[in-house]
Amino acid sequence: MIPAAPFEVLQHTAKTHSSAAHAGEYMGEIQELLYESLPVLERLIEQATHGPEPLPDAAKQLVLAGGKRVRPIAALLVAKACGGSAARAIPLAAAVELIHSATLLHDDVIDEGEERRGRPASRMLWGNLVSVLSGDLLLTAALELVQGSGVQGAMSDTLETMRRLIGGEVAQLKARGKDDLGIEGYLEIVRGKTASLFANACRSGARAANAEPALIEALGHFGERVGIAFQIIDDVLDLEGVPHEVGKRLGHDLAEGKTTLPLALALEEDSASLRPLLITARAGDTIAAARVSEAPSVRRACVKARAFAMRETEAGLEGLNQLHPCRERELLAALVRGLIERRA
Ligand code: GRG
Repeated sequence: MIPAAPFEVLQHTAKTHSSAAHAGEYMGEIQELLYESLPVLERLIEQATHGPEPLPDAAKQLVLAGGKRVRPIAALLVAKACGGSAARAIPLAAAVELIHSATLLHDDVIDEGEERRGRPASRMLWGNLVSVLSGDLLLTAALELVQGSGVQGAMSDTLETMRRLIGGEVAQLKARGKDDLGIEGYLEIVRGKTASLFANACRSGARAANAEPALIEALGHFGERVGIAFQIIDDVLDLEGVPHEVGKRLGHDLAEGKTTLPLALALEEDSASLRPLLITARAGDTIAAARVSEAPSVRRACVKARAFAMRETEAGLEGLNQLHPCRERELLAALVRGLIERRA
């Protein structure tokens, strides 16, 4: 049985993106292509939650709540596109999702997040200490899977990726409340906290297929640029959601003092009227937060940020084009376009 939740999320994502002529169809095809691998992937993810009570409950609260599974799906498709079997890439694909899950558990503690994947964050039910330890549990399971995979270069790649993730998060903490971060400062954070794991997922798929070093690097480039684009869209959605979907998204980035790309671009254009509003919003004023997100300069900045994300995606697709033409390559391209064009 293929688990429904991740695909429902992705199929919804595909249906909500405007330009795909065959919205949602490619997800069905990806599901068919990976029909043997995906149940095994889910089993490995579930097994990773086994540990001393109450850690499994806290870990399952997150990992069994769905999530799009974008990173492991990318790893499996890349493995097949490189001429390998998806089966050999499954442990690495699971490890990528587990590392992602661990970062979410830790991140919700750092940012005092209350909701994740439409459910209460683990920390809201089990507290911060259990949430951190359940993240550690998943991280340990991820490293075991990488070690057990026997794939050359995978362990050192994973360790380096974890360093980059931590570096990105630290850079973000240092930048809290800074309005003068600029585009380069923002990109430095995003390369660490998000792009690094997308790049690792794609390299992992290529490594599992014993691809040549140049191809591994090209696919890492694809993952890196698409990861940047993915984070930009995540940030745009956080801002766009404030007035329209109160209760679902409440401008978390604003409240946490994060200067994201759309905000950095808006500040470049209209710092005088935006800065005072931003200060009030950061102090927890939700009306000010709604006014920030509705400001014309912010609306224009969101459009510019989406265009920026699209350019990153196109630059990433050049790396993907180093692969021989095949259906998996086309599906990878469709998947990332769908994610970047999503509106919810
Ligand atoms: C545990 C190695 C380690 C590092 C800790 C906390 C931390 C350092 C890093 C945080 C990184 C972070 C939370 C980045 C955000 C990435 C992001 C865009 C998350 C949302 O990803 P989706 O949309 O989520 O794929 P789903 O729920 O679909 O899986």
